[in-house]
Amino acid sequence: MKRKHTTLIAAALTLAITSSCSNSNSVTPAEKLISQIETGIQNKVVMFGHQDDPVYGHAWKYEANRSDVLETVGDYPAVMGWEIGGLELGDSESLDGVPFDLIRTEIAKQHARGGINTMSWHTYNPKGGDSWNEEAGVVTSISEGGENYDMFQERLGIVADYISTLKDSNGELIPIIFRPWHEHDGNWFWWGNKWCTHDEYRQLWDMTYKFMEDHGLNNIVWCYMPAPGDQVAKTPPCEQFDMVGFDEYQRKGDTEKYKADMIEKIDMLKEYSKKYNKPITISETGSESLTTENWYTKVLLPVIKDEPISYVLLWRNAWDKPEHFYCSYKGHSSEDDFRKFIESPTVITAKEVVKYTQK
Ligand code: BMA
Repeated sequence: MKRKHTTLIAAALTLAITSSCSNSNSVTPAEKLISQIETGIQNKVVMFGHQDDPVYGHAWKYEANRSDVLETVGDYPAVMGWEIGGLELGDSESLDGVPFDLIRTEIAKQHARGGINTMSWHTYNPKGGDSWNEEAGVVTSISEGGENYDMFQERLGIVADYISTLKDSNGELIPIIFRPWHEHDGNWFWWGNKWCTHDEYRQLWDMTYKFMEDHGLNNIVWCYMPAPGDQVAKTPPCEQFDMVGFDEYQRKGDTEKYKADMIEKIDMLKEYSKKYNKPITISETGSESLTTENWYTKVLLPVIKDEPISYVLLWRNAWDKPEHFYCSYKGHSSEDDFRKFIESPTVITAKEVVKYTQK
């Protein structure tokens, strides 16, 4: 399915919101973005995304206007991912050391260049430690009546306040694809499968969703990560999520397993997409250190190119951990292959987003 140079955006943004469970008549920033993704992107192209792209990269940090992607392919990613873990504690920097003021500035810059922003939240454990400090009972402790309820309401308040400051130059709220409580099908976070019941998970989502709604935030596009089997019971009500996504990484050189898992998860998402009428994303992926030759064009591209995926986001290039990178950078042996991937008719970067999302 070649999409890039075919008919450009027949259906521009319409006032009708296509989500099957929306009953609102006015268009919010979130609804506008969902509509743009549904009518302009999905089934036409896949937006390329990268975590923390313009704030640091392989072996550099906080150098204005730098980006490993820009330096390799000549444009910024269509989607930029931001991590807000630590915000809820009142910290000034994310757990990956990025100042929240800088993230706010970069979100506005990305929006101004026509790109899209998404946020992950590796939420600190309210009982102590970080999000990987997994243990039972934390989810119930922050729900109504729990001993950490008040504390967590305050933490949600800090996050809500921050999201309410994400504005463009006209003072309008910038839409954010928010994907809290991610990877819940595993057990490595305190909200993971082993640590709360399906009902408790749904209540956690419900509380978070309603909190942001009650704070009048109409710029959040909620991205839920479905899981197969009995975990289907965790799915929030249709009106509480707008997109479905999954995270999947290649472990070591195991390309065959990665491809098989990707295909299986994409198929699962397509089922969800059909049932709930929600666009699809691969919200995190990559192969750490890029040790497989031509990984982009031989492994990732074949899996995504004929699928209705709105964006695929590669995880971060840590500035302080030389082996912790997922995206090519100038001088890395995968550079040419990455360029070919980006130049493929399927994949778009920041400059091209507007062409697909507006008339
Ligand atoms: C993980 C790693 C960590 C990072 C965390 C949150 O996958 O990249 O180094 O702190 O994500 O961004």
